[in-house]
Amino acid sequence: MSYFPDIPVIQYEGAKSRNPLAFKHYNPEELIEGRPMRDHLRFAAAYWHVMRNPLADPFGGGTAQMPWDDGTDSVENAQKRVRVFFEFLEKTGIDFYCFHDRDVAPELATLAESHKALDAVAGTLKEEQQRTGKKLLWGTACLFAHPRFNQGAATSPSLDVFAHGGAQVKKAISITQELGGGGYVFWGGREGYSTLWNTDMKREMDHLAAFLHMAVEWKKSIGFQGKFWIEPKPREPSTHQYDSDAAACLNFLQAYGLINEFELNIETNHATLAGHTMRHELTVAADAGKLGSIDANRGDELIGWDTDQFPTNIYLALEVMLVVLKMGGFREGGLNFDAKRRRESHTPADLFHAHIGGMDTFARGLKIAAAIRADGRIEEFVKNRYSSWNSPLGQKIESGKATLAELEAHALAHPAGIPASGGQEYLENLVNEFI
Ligand code: XLS
Ligand code: NI
Ligand code: NI
Repeated sequence: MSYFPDIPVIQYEGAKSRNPLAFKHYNPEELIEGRPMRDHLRFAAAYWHVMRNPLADPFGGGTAQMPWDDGTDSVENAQKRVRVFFEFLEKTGIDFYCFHDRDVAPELATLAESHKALDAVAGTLKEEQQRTGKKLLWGTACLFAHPRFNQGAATSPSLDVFAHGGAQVKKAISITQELGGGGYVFWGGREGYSTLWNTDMKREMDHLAAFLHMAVEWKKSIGFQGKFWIEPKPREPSTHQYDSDAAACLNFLQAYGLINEFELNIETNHATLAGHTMRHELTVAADAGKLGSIDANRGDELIGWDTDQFPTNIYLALEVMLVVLKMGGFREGGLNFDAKRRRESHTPADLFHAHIGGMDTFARGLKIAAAIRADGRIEEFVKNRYSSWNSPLGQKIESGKATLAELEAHALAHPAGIPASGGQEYLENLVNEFI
């Protein structure tokens, strides 16, 4: 039985193809820098967007056609969705997926019943993974949708809510382990505040750290081998979110003794909401040795919220892949399409167009990034730009052994001239040679 009877298994047909249901650039086995594309890109589909997003916006209800879904909270309906989803993964050739506990299984009247429903659906997920060879990239718990979480979970003023969040995380980590997930993501949906008039910020941050310490303890006690990833986002739905950007997260982890237990999951649209470029956020994470995984989407330059659009910008994709290649590729992480169709694109076929586009965009980004690296001119330019630091004094400064008196002696003997051109336009032109 097929839920997408009109959609074939998507094949690579090459750049000249005009078939909208084919890859023009994503050729999974093609070697780039000696490694198959699929292993570089490690694409994942987001269960919440593919299966559960009705495509509502602030002014109107959902439009998405989901003929397979009976709209009930039954476990059977949830299990049916799993089968639909895996057919989708098979047809798109996406190797991984990500989920929240409450996307895959219903939230029922009590926590115990919800746990039970999650176990039942996890059984179906496992069966489908075994049948298809698809893998779980990461799991997470939804600690932001239910009204009880309206003032956060780990930073809620209510102890009962905090405890409920902890119970969900405990269960979700265990399910992620059972399904062989490479990682577990903490996105603090409402871990922040709406107004400081009612907020004890210090206490809330302390609680968040205590929550994460308990999660680490649980992870260790069950022997979960996957990674823990924090996903920064500055706001929305909160006015201010504590995990506001990569630097803030790293500082928080450092301050609370958690730095060795966590890496980051960086999302494009969150980077731009934080007033940074995606490349900036990725570079901050990668330079700290903490770039675990990526939520590959994009925002809209004209709309100021997390529009979670599918990535179609080749320039952006090549910047992302340059950082990923430079760090030696993903280990447990990958490129998760945390993206949804526009409300106007409501047919099941649109799901395929959206993902095919995202995959082809990143395939091109990967090929271009590899070509830029092979060419080497940009790298060479950057290296030369810092060449004065290769001097004995430069080395002394970089190893932390120089003094201001030495700088003064140097400055007196070598009056500082104007540095060489930064060459921005020259370099931007070089990049465009490869596109
Ligand atoms: C929302 C986040 C969310 C996380 C998972 O903006 O991107 O989808 O990725 O909780
Ligand atoms: Ni997001
Ligand atoms: Ni995300």
